[in-house]
Amino acid sequence: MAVVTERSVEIDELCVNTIRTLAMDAVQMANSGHPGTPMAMAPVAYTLWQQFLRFDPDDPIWPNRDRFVLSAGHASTLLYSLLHLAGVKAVNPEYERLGEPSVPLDDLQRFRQLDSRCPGHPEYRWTSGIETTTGPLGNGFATSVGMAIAANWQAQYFNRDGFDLFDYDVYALGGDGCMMEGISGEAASLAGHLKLSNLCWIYDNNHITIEGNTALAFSEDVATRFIGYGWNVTRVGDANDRERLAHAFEVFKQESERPTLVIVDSHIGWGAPHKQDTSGAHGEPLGEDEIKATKRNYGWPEEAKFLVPDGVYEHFADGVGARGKETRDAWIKRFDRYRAEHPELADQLLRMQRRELPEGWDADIPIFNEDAADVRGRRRLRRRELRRPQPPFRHPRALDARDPERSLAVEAALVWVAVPDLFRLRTDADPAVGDHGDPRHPHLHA
Ligand SMILES: Cc1ncc(C[n+]2csc(CCOP(=O)(O)OP(=O)(O)O)c2C)c(N)n1
Ligand SMILES: [Mg+2]
Repeated sequence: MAVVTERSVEIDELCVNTIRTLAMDAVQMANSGHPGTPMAMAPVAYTLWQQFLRFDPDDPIWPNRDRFVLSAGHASTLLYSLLHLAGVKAVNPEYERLGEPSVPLDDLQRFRQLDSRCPGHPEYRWTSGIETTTGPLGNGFATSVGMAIAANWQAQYFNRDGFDLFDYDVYALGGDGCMMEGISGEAASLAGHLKLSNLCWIYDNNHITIEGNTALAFSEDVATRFIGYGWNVTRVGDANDRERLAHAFEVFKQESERPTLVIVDSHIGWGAPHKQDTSGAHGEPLGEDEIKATKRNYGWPEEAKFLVPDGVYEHFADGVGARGKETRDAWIKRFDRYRAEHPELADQLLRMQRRELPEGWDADIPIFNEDAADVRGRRRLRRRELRRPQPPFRHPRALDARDPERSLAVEAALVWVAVPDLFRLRTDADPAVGDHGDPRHPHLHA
């Protein structure tokens, strides 16, 4: 663990306050947005990114990078500030690296304006480094479960002896609203069942939502619920305690059986003299006077706007930047050797990343007419046909005879691929038993 010196504490504090003040200034400039949670969660996101995340700002599409999902999408300026300060580079829709910043300071200054890379909520493929679009509460948490399953699937499908290509972790940060939504509970249950130990959720337990105190509508014991789901639950009593936060992330990294929930007690609008701990810090600008007073509390020049003090960019580059580059470069070298030994798998991986289908993927899919006999015929599709070797992204489908451009789902088709792999994630789980009662051949209906 790095030795904590006065100088390192100072620069860490400076970086955290830079995130906070950028978020406050962006929301104020737009006269709209959510400053309170970025201010409170800045030390949490900073500790995670700076000390743990394996993410190369120069190559935000490197396949084995750790994923960070901001499920509390309303706190988007937290993520935009991080992307800016870490110097994340832009990637175009063709997945080519452009070398330009993903979030220039100008775009942060035009938060919530037309064409800015900083729209109200994070948008996937609009701003490089955003791993998934978020905003509807709970959905980022749920999506992160899919990502963690995908990571396990990729490891099982692509890893070979001597080639651990995939071992990435998925982090998601959400608040009370994300926890209230049913979708996150359902996804958390599945994550516990599948023992997704590569998944870490951070719960911003600030007791405030849009209308006021959570006591109005939310009094369940979240920790106990997650223990019931089979999660590893840990708690950090103060969002500003970066050492405890780092310890919680270490505990996550050491866990190999369960997903981890880190419950972080925080104060929304931290440091704002009149708005901290109130719903007034949730979804409206702090106001010029409150901003000045807050900056004074941070020891910040109160008139300065969008200030990035000397040393901040460099510190991010030395932390997340250097670690990300090292791990990414090592991975690329490994992948080059893998490509020489397993060219077909390497090709599949690159195609998947570019969303390309394999050559001739539609060469022998059946074509049906709409008459009754043919509809019955669909049901009689022989299993042999559906079980032929398929690339992982292939799904049994048929073409509509009248409109060959249109594909029809084959209602009675069975997806025979990948399901056993999914169940292998949890080795002691009883796989679903198929129609024939043979547990070695679980299947799902398409
Ligand atoms: C499904 C859904 N319902 C409602 C909203 C509107 N909304 C945005 S933020 C918010 C309150 C969220 O509270 P919390 O997660 O505690 O965030 P905090 O106030 O702590 O930042 C609501 C209701 C939404 N984005 N998604
Ligand atoms: Mg809250």
